[in-house]
Amino acid sequence: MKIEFIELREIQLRLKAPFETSFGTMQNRRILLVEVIADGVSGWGEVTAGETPGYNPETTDTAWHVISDFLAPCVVGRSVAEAADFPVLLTQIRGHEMAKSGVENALWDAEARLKGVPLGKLLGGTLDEIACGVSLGIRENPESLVRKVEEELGSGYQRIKLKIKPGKDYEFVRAVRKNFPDILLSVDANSAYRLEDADHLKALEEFKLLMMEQPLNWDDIYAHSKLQAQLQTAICLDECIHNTRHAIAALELKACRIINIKLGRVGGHTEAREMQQACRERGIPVWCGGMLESGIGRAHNIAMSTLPGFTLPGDVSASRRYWDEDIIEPAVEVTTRGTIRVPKSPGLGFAVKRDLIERVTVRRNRWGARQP
Ligand code: OSB
Ligand code: MG
Repeated sequence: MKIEFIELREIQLRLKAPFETSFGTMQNRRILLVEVIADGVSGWGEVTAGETPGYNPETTDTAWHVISDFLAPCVVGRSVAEAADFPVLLTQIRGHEMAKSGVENALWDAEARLKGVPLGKLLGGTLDEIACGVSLGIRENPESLVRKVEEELGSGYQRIKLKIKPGKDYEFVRAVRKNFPDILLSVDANSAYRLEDADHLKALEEFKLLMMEQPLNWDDIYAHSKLQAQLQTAICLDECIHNTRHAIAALELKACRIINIKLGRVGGHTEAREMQQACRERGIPVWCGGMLESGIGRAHNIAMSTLPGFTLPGDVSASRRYWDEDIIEPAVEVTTRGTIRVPKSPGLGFAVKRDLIERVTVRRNRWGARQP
């Protein structure tokens, strides 16, 4: 496959409602999309960086810089046998996983379209339908959170994840658990606690959580190993894990018993698949995390979630939870069983709404030539 053309663009989309986490509130999204043309076929990827470096060090603007000044010039005009060989082209660029992922995943979409197969199948996925959960932002009070949980359960979602931070944790989780004694319930702290808070976190164990996601520092696997030794509840790592070596280190240190895999955070489908495989060999469940993606990122998440290691419901949910109008069609829908049916058409399996994307584009860069 020859990488003939790359187009990077920034689009601006507004979430239907603000999403509050321990590191801040997101509503006006500045999303980078990448279109790659390889052997005359187009593929799309999304950069999942946030507007601020609150979740990880990357931002929309650092990704713009890294793709524009290093990544695209390095790969345009080059050839790879398959998308899985793409990371080898980028060994000179350290970190910046989200920037890399946007470009690599576009190439995976193009390869799947070239071969006429759904992306999930090309990755080695086996599921026709994936299990879905929701991630709920921090709310004003426990009552409004309980009402939101009820609404999401009514839509069929199989697992509820609550964002927590100091002062917005115990009472909120208690209220939800009291109203819904049997649901799969987890919490995500986005690094809001310290090892000294272990006793405080232990108090949450009475709520029989499926997992506690990233309670401690974003870069501290060791501290999580100290905490996991004191908890019955499984720790799930998110922010700490950027590649398969990190995942193996965390598992050998017993820093977690579950891993959240996000395509952006780990640098794309190739690394995500390898991490999934390493976890599977060790009997560790993984699930697909979300970054409030547009439909393009969401479609990539659906494809990845078909791999056999993804045995827990992901934060992959319906387009309508996020956007008045998504940039793909059909919109992603969730069945009353809390699943998404995996599309069967080639590539991402959704049509990209080019007209809408043009209307919301605020800047673009191009490399190479679009073949006629
Ligand atoms: O930690 O999983 C996270 C959103 C932005 C940044 C980090 C996280 C999240 C979510 C939202 O939990 C998941 C989604 O619905 O896309
Ligand atoms: Mg998380």
